[in-house]
Amino acid sequence: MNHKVADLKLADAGRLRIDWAESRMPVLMALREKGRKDRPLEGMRIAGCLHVTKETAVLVRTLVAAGAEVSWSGCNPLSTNDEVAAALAAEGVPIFAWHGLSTEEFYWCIDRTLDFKPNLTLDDGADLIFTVHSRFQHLAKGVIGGTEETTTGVHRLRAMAADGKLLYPVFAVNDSETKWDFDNVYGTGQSSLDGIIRATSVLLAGKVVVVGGYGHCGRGVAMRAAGMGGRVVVTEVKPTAALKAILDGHQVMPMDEAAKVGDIFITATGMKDVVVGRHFDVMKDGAIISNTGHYDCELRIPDLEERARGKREMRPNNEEYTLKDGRRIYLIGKGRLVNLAAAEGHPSEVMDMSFANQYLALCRLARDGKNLENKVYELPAEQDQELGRLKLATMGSANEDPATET
Ligand code: RBV
Repeated sequence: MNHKVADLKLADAGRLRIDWAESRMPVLMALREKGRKDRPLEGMRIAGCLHVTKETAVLVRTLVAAGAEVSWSGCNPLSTNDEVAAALAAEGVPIFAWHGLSTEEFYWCIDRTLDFKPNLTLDDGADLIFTVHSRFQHLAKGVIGGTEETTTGVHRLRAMAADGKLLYPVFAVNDSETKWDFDNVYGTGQSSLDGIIRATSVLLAGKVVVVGGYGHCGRGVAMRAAGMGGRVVVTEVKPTAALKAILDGHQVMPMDEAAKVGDIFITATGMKDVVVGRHFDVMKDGAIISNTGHYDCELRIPDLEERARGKREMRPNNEEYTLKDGRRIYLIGKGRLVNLAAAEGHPSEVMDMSFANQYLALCRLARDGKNLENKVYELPAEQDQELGRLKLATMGSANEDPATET
């Protein structure tokens, strides 16, 4: 068996979703057409561990067109789109992913993607690379290099590199300007609210929206929530980030205060225990809580469970907890990243640039990864400008004014 998905009969529906995403991802599609001729990934065996979405499928098809063999797993138990997974399996991609798998199954899926002894790895959150470094160290010798999609993963890898524990070079795709200044801001901003709205259908206008953390993701969420008429409160421990939030027009206060006034909470810190028991104790009846950070540790859900006298699923991805004093708190997407658990992740247009960076990083590793050290590398700044130019051109707004050229 070279795949395990929820239901192969969903493949036709998945294909439609992927075709739709392709129509919104012109930069990656242009790279695919070039790659089909030049075959820069010939001989590469790429193990990927990244949300199985329609956009990821466009990336997978692009890697295959460029000559790579791939093997895939999801990087979060609730982010796999079963229709897309079925479509990829039907296209012959070894894929091990289904929505709602257990932690044990999650690692089983990652392990399967290592069966073909990859020579490149692609991560979102670093779980695959950690698996190689812990339980499959013997495979590391054969790996030319890896890529990492997200902030949390890059933090984990930089810590590993600092300890001298990294066994092959990794490109921090996240740190490219055409990734984190777009995906993290506009992608997270729109898709997180999309998840909350799909799960609740609430009116944002007039609501107090508490955004935990004012990094790129928090900034995007705050900006879009304000745009929908929400009254944004930011919680932030880093002084300069708190200052930015204030200058962007938001209120800033500690979570201990924000907990009392918030209607909707969205954490985006990358830290654990941002909303905990003492916050649940003072929240308003009807408060909606969610997280958009990579891991589900930002809301301490066991504290909520402990305080609840009852729980029911109101609608998909929306669980009502009734506390002992009668107040109700609504948990969205089990505290897992709300944009992927309760919606479809970032819109295709923004993933177009993120995944163009992924593709180019893998091509770079295939070409000269052997000459790199076991460090975390950034992609060259020229690549950002080139991708920016390409993206502008596909949007019909090529920056052609000679006065703006240097
Ligand atoms: N992300 N992928 C999607 N639609 O495929 N949406 C979000 C998608 C990625 C995003 O790049 C972010 O860095 C990461 O998910 C967090 O796990």
